[in-house]
Amino acid sequence: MRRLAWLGLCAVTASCSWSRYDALTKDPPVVLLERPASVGARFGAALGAGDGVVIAGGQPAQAGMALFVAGDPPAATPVTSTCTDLSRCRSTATPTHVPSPQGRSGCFVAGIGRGEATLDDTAGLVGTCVDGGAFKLPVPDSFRARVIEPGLMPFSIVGFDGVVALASAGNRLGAGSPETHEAWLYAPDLASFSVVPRPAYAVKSYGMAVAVVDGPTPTFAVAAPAGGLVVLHDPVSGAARGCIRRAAPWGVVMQGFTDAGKSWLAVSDAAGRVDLVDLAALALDPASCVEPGVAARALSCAATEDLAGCDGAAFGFALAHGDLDGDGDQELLVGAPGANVREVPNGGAVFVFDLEGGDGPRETLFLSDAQAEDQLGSAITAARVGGHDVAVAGVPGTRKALAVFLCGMSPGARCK
Ligand SMILES: [Ca+2]
Repeated sequence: MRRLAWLGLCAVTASCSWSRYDALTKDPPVVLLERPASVGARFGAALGAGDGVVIAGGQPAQAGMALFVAGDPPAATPVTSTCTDLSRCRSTATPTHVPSPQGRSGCFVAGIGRGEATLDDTAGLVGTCVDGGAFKLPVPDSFRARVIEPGLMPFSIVGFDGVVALASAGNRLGAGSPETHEAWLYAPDLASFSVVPRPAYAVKSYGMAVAVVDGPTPTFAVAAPAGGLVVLHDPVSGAARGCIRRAAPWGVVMQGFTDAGKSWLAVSDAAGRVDLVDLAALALDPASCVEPGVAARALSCAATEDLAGCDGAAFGFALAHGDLDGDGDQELLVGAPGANVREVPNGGAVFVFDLEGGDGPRETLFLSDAQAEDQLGSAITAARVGGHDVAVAGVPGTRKALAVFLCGMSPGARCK
């Protein structure tokens, strides 16, 4: 059974599943990457991608981030690892692609601390490139003094993302910390940063999630989920243009991207509520927070013959975007690690949505042989392979492996 035939079958039957590939040993549509020895528990709980490289770590605030070269098939072993010395680096939940320091490519911020022994002893954001080169970025004094240097490295006081949130787009890198209630943007050369002014209405948990959006409505979004708030900053001046709100804890996870000439922001409460916001369509008030109104479209978990348990699915626990079918338009990927897969509890799934139209997901990704507590979709990213993106989903619960969906809607030799 090849992919196009499978798609045709999907159109006329109620269910689609990966089980049709179960017997395939050649060119399987899903590849599992085993946990490298350099990465600790819950491998796949932290994911990022860029420049054809995937970075994967485990539970935040421990040691170990591995960099894999994306490909078809993906390389089974990491090309390099970073943040491997716990005394000098703790991993972040949001490893983030950054513009190339010194003209290199495949570079990521992977953790916080003093960094590799070859670097100086000042604490900051710790980064690495696929060529193994290490670098470090400065951080605000308050964050360094309160979070990094005391050696506290609190596992996660707020509970979800650890102590620092990161996001990038184009040549902009943004960071936030709920521990110090602040957020900052780096200059394109990453050598300096500016803390953005926090509005008086956003206090507790401000900085827990951030998103950087390019396009016609460039935005640095900083969430304060305890208040259900997302503050939208001008990324050049840093000033707050306004704020959108929903019922708390909205803003636990965010993802920004551009598509079809628009700037989009996806916002989740990590527990079933996901909104896709057209940033140009918002009617903002500079002085207060407003409901996003018609600028937002709610996306929902949808049970299928294979997937159930939407109420406890943690729909929105992770968000990513990518062009999975190679048509030039982005799709939004929504993780639901608590979804039940064919009555297997918390096997986990990724729902793929088109940006325009249609209430339900266009595709669902899961493992046909899911095991209980796999929690696939706890973290997701998309990596460019050939003419399209492949979905990469963490399976941190039980498999100690990373699932690469080489056929997430994409045509090609493997997926016909
Ligand atoms: Ca597409």
